[in-house]
Amino acid sequence: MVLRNRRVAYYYDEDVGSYNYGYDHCMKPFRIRMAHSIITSYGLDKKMSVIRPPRATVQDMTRFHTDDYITYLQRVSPELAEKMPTYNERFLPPLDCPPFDGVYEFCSISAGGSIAGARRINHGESDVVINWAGGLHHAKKGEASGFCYVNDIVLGILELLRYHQRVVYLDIDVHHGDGVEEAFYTTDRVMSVSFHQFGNFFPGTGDIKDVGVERGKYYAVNVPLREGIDDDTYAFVFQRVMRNVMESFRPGAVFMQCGTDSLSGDRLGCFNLSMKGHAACVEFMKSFGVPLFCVGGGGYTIRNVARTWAYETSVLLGEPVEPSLPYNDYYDFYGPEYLLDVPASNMTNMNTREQLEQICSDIYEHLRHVPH
Ligand code: V1P
Ligand code: CA
Ligand code: ZN
Repeated sequence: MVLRNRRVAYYYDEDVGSYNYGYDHCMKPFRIRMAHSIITSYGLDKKMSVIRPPRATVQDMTRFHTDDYITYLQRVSPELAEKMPTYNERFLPPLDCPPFDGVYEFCSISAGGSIAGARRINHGESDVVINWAGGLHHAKKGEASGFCYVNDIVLGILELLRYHQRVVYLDIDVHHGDGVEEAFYTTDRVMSVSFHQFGNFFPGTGDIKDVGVERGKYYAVNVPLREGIDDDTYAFVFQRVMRNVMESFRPGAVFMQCGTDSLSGDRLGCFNLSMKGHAACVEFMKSFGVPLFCVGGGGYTIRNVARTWAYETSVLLGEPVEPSLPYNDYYDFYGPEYLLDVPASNMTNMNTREQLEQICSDIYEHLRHVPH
């Protein structure tokens, strides 16, 4: 019997794939069910603790969000939103965050996994936790933003802070992790690090000069990148920055947002990472031996999202899997190759070695202010 991987906990609720932002919306919770189907087809579910998360309550969510906003989310429906358009405007940006059927339950599943997973790390029950339904990094205290309504990450990190003096938040989604950065911008207990596409790109924040304020000064790290970054170039900057962050800050836990819109061929993002290049970041963070919580996030070419999160589950388990995809519920999505792979393309990399070296040296300079 294999016991060593029981310390990996995987949070999954089989209802999550049924929530629908709308036919024309690019955020598809169904991709989480697709990833789960690949995971089970490889038998990886037998090698970890699979847990259905308890749903987050209003009380859980209002540890970060305002009462007004959560009360609104609980009540809103497509019909009510149509009757009260101005009420709606206060909390939900149009088009990006529609008041879809079951939006509150969807948030309670996503946030429930991130809170319960953090408690599992706090109690030393797992060294690695996975919640692919989490990672909704844009949600603000009193409003939704960029497909994100409840910030499961902030709630998870608040839980980790009950037991850990210092937590690293790391975000490899192609978008800036603005909601999380903002929540911890004034504290030296959370170092927030986001790698993102920058320059005429949503949400527009995440300049390298944004380093935090007050006690939090130098505890926010932003890595602004241009289109077309490839595996080697990304690894170059990622490993330098993260080695320095881990050595300077010495966190008790790492909370990692693994948005897959940084993959090549994403519908929204314009990076050129392969599945292996994306997963190399997860593997690198695992190598520090610090408790690691991995959540999902963006990812809009859903066959590639599912492949990558399934592969990253195998990486976190340390259980290699065959490159040919086993038969699974959504097998047709993966043709014509039926492979567990997302290749990079031949797109131009707009990031030069000089720019990236400059980014690394600016960040080294900021991190020199962090007491060891
Ligand atoms: O650009 C915007 C808004 C609309 N303008 C007023 C600004 N929104 C983006 C939001 C992207 C959210 C990414 C979320 C995540 O980081 C985490 C889950 O991945 C946007 C875009 C775009 N191309 O940037 N919204 C949409 N596209 C969109 C597309 C189809 C339907 C609805 C929204
Ligand atoms: Ca990011
Ligand atoms: Zn994103």
